[in-house]
Amino acid sequence: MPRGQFITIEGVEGAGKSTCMDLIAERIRAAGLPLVQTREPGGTGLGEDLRELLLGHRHGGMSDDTELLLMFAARAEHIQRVIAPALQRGEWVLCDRFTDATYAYQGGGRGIARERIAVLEDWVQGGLRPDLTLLMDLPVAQGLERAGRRSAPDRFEQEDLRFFEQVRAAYLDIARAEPARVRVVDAAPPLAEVSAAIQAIIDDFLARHG
Ligand code: T5A
Repeated sequence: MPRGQFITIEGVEGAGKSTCMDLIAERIRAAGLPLVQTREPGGTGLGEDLRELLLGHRHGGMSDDTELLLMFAARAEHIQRVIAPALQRGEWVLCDRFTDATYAYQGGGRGIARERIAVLEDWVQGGLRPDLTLLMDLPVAQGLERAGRRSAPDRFEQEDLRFFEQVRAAYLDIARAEPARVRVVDAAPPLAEVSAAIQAIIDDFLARHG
């Protein structure tokens, strides 16, 4: 049984990741492929509890290192209990955010050195990396405005514009460094246009791996 494919979707707040997850999932299932749809932080019972701690306001003064370690604690659980078993069964996995978010938010946003994150990445993931990542990119102010219309700000959404500019820049650096894995989608246009761009990327990927 060949290993399934691992697809992640990334971007700043309000880029439209959650909205586009269903479209991608539909496309993959329509090709007759079994799919696990999940998210980070989260994806397991423990992971969802950690998500509450990370996104909620109970621990506003959480240290940057604690935030980083909790992200990877949730990820360890997620990989061992959900992602790796599904891939081994030959199923595809579609995940709303993964380790690129750690490089972007804890690295770019908080300023934690890349090398320190890489140590945890190797430890927790071994050789596991996404096969395809869609990076939904748009001006930060536009994304925050969309996210603000949808719900009250979580602990990350309270950060200032400069923080999110650094997050966006870190994401774009990853895309430049790994063009074969990371496909950048312009998320600024209306949804129909964004959906068409995503559909084209997924159809191309399915043609090569489905
Ligand atoms: N985090 C996560 C880290 O710091 N490190 C890590 O390692 C990980 C894994 C997770 C938070 O945790 C941080 C990053 C995050 O701050 P989250 O809920 O996964 O939180 O991420 P958010 O970015 O907060 O998710 P959002 O739900 O806010 O954004 P989405 O999913 O990108 O946007 P979506 O789809 O909900 O859309 C937002 C609104 O915009 C509209 C939608 O209808 C919706 O109302 N919309 C559009 N409107 C017009 N045109 C379009 N093209 C539109 N697309 C969407």
